[in-house]
Amino acid sequence: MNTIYARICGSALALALSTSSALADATDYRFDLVSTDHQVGSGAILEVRLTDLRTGTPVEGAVIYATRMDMAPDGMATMTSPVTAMPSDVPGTYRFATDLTMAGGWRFSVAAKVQGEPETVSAEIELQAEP
Ligand SMILES: [Cu+2]
Repeated sequence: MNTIYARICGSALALALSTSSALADATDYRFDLVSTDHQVGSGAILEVRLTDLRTGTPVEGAVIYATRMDMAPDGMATMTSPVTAMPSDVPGTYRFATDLTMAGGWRFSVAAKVQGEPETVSAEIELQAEP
């Protein structure tokens, strides 16, 4: 099981609260971290699942266009690491490779375009790099 550190970006929630529309919006989607083993080192794999909360189904074919890894959870927001999208065999699951160059708390910022959803879906996911 994924215990953890995943949380949804507060700004996305605030944006949704400011709208009164009953239409689908970005809060109908959630990113969850599904990879659990994050060791310090190069080539670490992050795996996230994108779910449509209205149906509980995985969202395929989202275009991930912004990703950032930094150590903001440990007070090092300027310490970043490149993120590379990787192929995934599992529908609704998106994989990325990054270099966890230091043990401690990392933040993975991700934004996506979902088919039929005008709003950007974004999340900030925290994880621990184990020594
Ligand atoms: Cu650091």
